[in-house]
Amino acid sequence: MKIGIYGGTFNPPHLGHLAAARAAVAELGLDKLILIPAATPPHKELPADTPSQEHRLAMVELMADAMQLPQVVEVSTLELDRAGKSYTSDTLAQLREQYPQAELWLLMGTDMYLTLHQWHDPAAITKLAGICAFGRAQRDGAAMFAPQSEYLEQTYGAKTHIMSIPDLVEVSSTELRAELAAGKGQEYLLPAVYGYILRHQLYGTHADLKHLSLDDLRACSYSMVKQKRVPHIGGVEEEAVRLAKRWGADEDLARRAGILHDCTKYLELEPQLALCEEYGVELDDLERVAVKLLHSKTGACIAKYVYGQPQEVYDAIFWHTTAKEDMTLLEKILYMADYIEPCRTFDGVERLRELSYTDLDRALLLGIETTIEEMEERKLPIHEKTLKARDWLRDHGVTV
Ligand code: DGI
Ligand code: FE
Ligand code: FE
Repeated sequence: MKIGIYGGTFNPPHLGHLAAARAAVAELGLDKLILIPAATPPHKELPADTPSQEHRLAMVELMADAMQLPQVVEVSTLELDRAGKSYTSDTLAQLREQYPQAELWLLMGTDMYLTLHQWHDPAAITKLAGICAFGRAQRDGAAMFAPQSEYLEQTYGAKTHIMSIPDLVEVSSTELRAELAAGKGQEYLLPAVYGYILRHQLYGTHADLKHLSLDDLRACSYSMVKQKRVPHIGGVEEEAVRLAKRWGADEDLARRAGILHDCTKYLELEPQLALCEEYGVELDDLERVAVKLLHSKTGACIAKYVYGQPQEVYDAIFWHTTAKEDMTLLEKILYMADYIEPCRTFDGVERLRELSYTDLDRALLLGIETTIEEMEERKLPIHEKTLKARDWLRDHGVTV
């Protein structure tokens, strides 16, 4: 088994880190890549605006999730958990114990590579792991590495590998932090990481969450979910706007509802219940146990009370999972957009797509009936609002 080890302060994790991590997996053929956010690194004090360990860890986890290689990429708190200063030699020794048979590769950028002989116990480091160095900038060509590679090989018998990063992104963390404080720099970050920074006002950002631009609102939403859900959320936004155009609803509100509709999708039951309590959402017996039904309610609350969205957006998100009787146009639009957005592929989606643009109420009824059938097949209890939504449409002459 080949394991890559990529440590750093990740302050913050940016596209340069992401490119290096991706390149290492591909070029070394890693079976596992362990990202290790550092506690206080021995070689430098952290700058004053450094977020807490919890925040840096959360951002690294967002980056790991964005790599979409759940079997390969993991984040380790090994250095954060260790009290005091962390030495790479200790970290490697610990990993060697954990993986006695594995081939370990330590990843590092140019600066680190060129000073490796000055680190604590370079002999131990190079004995425990191969060293994979990558240029942080285009100018860091092979010639820069060669003398150091030769030195490390001759002095310690080190195994080294120089990696070129195809989609190289030149980013300096120091400059990036300065840009963030000046309200710039998001082009060097994953949207989810940028959203996380905004939500927690890290690095001197001071976004007013109740008046975010659409880009920033999207980033915040994406920072709250698993990255595999992002295409779906983007699809719902797009589809909701298209439906709003078709049926004369407010496009901007449809877009906002789409962006935020699943923002609490991955909260566990307990935090879901806590949010409902906090915002005074009353729950029935089914909702108290069926966690899947809660994200629409808590998502609505976050949209309104955290991101300052209007009541119409709250209502659309609130009813997007169960639907209800006598829905507003925006509620119907979000419900159907969620059902038919471009990523959806289930049998019958084409019929629903067609109906959504020709007869919205019939589409709605067909969608609700499809959900009821699926719930019955999966032997799940059907929410009473879903049944009421169906009956209301039928009572008003809608047929499928
Ligand atoms: O959040 P999405 O996956 O995009 O879609 P959604 O908000 O419609 O949520 C779908 C989930 O909600 C799915 O796992 C089934 C569940 N669900 C929807 N209606 C009912 C329901 N679960 C129960 N128990 N009863 C319902 O009536
Ligand atoms: Fe949902
Ligand atoms: Fe959804």
